[in-house]
Amino acid sequence: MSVVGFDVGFLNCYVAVARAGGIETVANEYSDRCTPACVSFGPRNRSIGAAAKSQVVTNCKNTVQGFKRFHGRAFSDPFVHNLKKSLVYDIAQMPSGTTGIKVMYMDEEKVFSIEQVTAMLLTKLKETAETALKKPVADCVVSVPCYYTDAERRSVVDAAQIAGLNCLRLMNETTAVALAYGIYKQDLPAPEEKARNVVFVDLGHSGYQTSVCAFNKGKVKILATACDPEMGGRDFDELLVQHFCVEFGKKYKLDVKTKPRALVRLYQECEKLKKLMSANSSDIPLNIECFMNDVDVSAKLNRGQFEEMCGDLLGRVEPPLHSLLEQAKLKKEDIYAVEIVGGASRIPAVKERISKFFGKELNTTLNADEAVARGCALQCAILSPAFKVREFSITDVVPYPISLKWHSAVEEGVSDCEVFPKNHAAPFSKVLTFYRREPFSLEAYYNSPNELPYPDPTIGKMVPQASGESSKIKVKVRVNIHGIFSVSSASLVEVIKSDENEEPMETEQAADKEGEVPQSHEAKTPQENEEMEVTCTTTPEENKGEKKSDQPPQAKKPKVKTKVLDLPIENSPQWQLADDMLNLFVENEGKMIMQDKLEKERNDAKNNVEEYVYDMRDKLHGMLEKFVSESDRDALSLKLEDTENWLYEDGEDQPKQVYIDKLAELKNLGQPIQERYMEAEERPKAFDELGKQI
Ligand code: ATP
Ligand code: K
Ligand code: MG
Repeated sequence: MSVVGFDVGFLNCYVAVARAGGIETVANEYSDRCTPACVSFGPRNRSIGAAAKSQVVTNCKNTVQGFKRFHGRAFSDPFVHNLKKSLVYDIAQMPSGTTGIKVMYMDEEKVFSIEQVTAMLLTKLKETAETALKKPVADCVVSVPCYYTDAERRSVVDAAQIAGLNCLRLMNETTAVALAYGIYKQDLPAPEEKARNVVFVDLGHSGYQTSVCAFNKGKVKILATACDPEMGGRDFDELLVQHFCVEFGKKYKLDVKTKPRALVRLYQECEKLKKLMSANSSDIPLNIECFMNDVDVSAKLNRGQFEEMCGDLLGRVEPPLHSLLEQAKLKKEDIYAVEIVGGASRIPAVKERISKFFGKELNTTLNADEAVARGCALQCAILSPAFKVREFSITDVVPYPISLKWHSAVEEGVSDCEVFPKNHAAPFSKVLTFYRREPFSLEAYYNSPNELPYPDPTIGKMVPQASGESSKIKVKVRVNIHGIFSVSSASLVEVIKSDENEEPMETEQAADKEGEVPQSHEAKTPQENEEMEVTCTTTPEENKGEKKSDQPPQAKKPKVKTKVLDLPIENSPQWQLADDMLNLFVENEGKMIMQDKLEKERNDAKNNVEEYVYDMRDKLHGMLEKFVSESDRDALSLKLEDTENWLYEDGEDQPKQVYIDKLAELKNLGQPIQERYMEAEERPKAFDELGKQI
């Protein structure tokens, strides 16, 4: 049982774990708590994280970054098409129609699905957690942007599975931040008091997310979210890059865009420049040596000029904030605090805009980089039976309204109904009743395509397998803990014996698996008549708030016996990996992990030889000099020199065993000398010990 939270960012990833001392963000093998979202493919292995990032320039065609937003996207999606232009690596269509990444790996051209690539990154993050916890990791919580659609979420769940993780929850990034904020607060209003409303703003590298949350002691309810999925730190970088491309074109007659390597370097330098401008308002130089065509370039910029360039972008800070208040029906005065996180929230002009909008100072009590990962680890701790954490309940929201569509049994045509309006509480289940004699298809879709970051609002088709007699079929639809929509069960309700002629009305008794308490709150959609009843089940907190008078009078239970038969459902969600594909990817990830491990061992064996050569050469002319005859020393020296040359020639690329044998051969000669030295060292010490004892 592990308690781990992963913030899988567009640019930066963080890992937080729960240990006896509390929640802790842990460092990777480079002692860095930030792991770049980067995977690099080579002729013998993959490099992931920091090791991959260092190859962005040297191995640019096979080093992939910025892939977070390909999840759940068709290759034919105009969004993907647009991005393609700015990528240094190639993308390709997967057989299923989704987006894949084309690289050279092990000297072969390979196309990896986006789920596989994210799984590779997760493999690395998992290893970081395992090293910190000194045990295998499976249970975890993984972050996703709160604007992620069903398709994107399913794709990330698949990625976690490929990496051998058991993802207990896909957590909205802003919600993770809200949890990290609220769980330690001792002064939250009591449950019956007016809630404390806090706004959270996360400006990352690719996206801008905001939420407004209502806190009471022991709980948080997300009231609304508003986002601009196309605004983040990278858009500021982009403006800088475009600016310098023009400047270098004029000044040095360089067409930067024709050289991917130069372009990648320019992006790196512009990001650095942008960060420096956050701390300093005077002129800041940008110098790149041997930029392209052997030309060194230099330029400078200051914050004022930068802000002028970013006018349009900065204008996009306010609209989501406005939308938040409108959706939650709150005024600026109702907001207790505004907490900002995400790397790009450090840009002074961004902070100014947010602060001006709310008319208050911003709070930075949370760690801007680590809050998401910490919130995820906290959520994992809450979900883990093995860990004791303060009670804290989280009610999230459905980001886009979801409707169901089906063919009417009575009339020709299609009926539809919005089952989850925008900002409906989540996770949540509803039971719908249909009268059917044949399998029927339910199609779920997002009913307000304008709000979606997608051209295709389809969520998926589900076919409850009704058969035979006209019967009452109860279908349970739910938005689950990951924010994923599905038909979770369908059952046939057969009336066996009834004293009355009337169709009995039943109260829902099926308790939801997630522990939601069923509630007899019947909501009939007028146009559907008997076609559909909706029975809602709500979370316990919501029950308390519900006015009793809203509930229909409890009908006396008619004396009937009913038999409930579970019906199989054919779920065919959009873009989810088929089982056989998923299994294949799991297997392949295992093979690649093994290959990386073998390659690492081979490299380590090679390094051991190299290290021994350098170490012995120094010592033979130093501390070991007195313990070796001149002829033995010359022989060994010669051997060391030969080995060094060999390492750069024939020995550069050998199997692991060859290096192990080589080292053994050298040690055969070196060991006796070292032993003589040790003996001589130990002897006087032994006398000392003896002296002390006497
Ligand atoms: P996303 O949330 O979109 O998935 P992410 O989580 O990887 O992306 P963050 O790590 O929150 O993104 O932020 C990275 C961005 O923040 C980069 O664009 C980086 O340049 C920017 N950034 C970091 N520090 C500063 C700073 N001091 N000034 C300006 N920008 C900064
Ligand atoms: K991050
Ligand atoms: Mg982020």
